[in-house]
Amino acid sequence: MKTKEQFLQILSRFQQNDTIVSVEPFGNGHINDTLKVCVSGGTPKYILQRINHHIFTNVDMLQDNIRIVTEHIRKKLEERGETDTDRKVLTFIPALDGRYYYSDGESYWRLCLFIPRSRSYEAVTPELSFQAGRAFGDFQSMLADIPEGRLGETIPNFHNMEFRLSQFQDALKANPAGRAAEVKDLTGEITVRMKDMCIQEDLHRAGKLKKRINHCDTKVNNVMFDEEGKVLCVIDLDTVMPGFVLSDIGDFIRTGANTGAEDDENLDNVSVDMEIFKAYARGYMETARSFLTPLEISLLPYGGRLLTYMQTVRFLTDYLNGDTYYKIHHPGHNLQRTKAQFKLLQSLEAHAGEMDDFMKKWI
Ligand code: ADP
Ligand code: GN1
Ligand code: MG
Repeated sequence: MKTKEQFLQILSRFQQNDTIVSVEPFGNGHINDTLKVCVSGGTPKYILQRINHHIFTNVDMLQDNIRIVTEHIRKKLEERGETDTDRKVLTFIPALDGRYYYSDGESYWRLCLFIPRSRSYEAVTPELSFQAGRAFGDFQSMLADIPEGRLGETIPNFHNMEFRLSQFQDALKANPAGRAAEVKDLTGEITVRMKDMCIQEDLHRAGKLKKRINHCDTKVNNVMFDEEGKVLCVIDLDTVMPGFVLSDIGDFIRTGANTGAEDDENLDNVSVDMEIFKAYARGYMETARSFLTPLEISLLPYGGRLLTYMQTVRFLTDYLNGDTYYKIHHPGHNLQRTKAQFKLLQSLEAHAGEMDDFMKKWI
């Protein structure tokens, strides 16, 4: 952790002249470090983030994508006549050299405005879920006219299931932490589902599924709500990139429609909350229906299973690799996360028919 003086030094490299009174850790993401910056009177004014450049290796591409996306959304909001746009899209502050990040030689930093009178949630109600569904569908629809090739893949093959499985198999084979034997049962569960979970890549090769720009991290805590529970905006834009459409319903079901925690120690807590799923689907269909194909709509419940399976595979891969990717809070954390995600997957499988039935009215 840096000293206040060091943070002030970093902040002085951005185009701002505020009197900073405090810089404190904020949020609980697994990848970047987020800090809340307060100015005189203790008012939060900025969010300072240290970009994890080991994961986002092309920081220029990353910040370019984010600039394109936020400018595009701001334009759309203005065209719609929306007011209060600084709370409805993130505003990044350029560094002194005009770039949207500053490198101190060791780390990469970016600065954006703190959204006043906003909050995120770790757990949602059906109403918040409905609002989030609308917000993510709207986000995808606002970005639908960005020309192909304009945004880069900030993490290549990020939600490509075939790629994630090949990383898993490499980790199993290399077994660098000597943990492969211990996870034999989970490996078996992953293996039997492999073929079934690569439908999107197959359909894409067959020309039946196109790529779209997705958020790719549609966690509940990446939606900012106002004091009345209305959505302000979608944040955490590092992974906005072209990919397969199921990402943006799938990851919400995985995180929002779980009665337990992502890493719940007590697996009895973990199951799918059908009310949250239904509310999200209703909200999402309100804003995304106009661009989704019937095939995509029919696959939306599968998206929940797919993203939960993908996260099971990714946590287990990191466990096998000796915990090199996700921040962990205790030894065995990635294994605990894997087990909780797998339990959620089983619950989603048990409810697949019910979820498919619910979607029928839109197909
Ligand atoms: P991470 O990649 O670590 O998840 P996020 O960008 O999602 O980082 O930020 C973590 C948390 O910080 C969010 O869940 C949200 O509560 C809060 N946050 C992030 N950006 C802002 C902002 N501009 N204004 C207010 N709160 C924010
Ligand atoms: C990471 O930054 P955060 O915690 O929202 C990860 C997501 C995973 C998630 C699992 C760049 O997201 O893909 O779904 O952890 N982000 C990256 O909790 O790998
Ligand atoms: Mg986040």
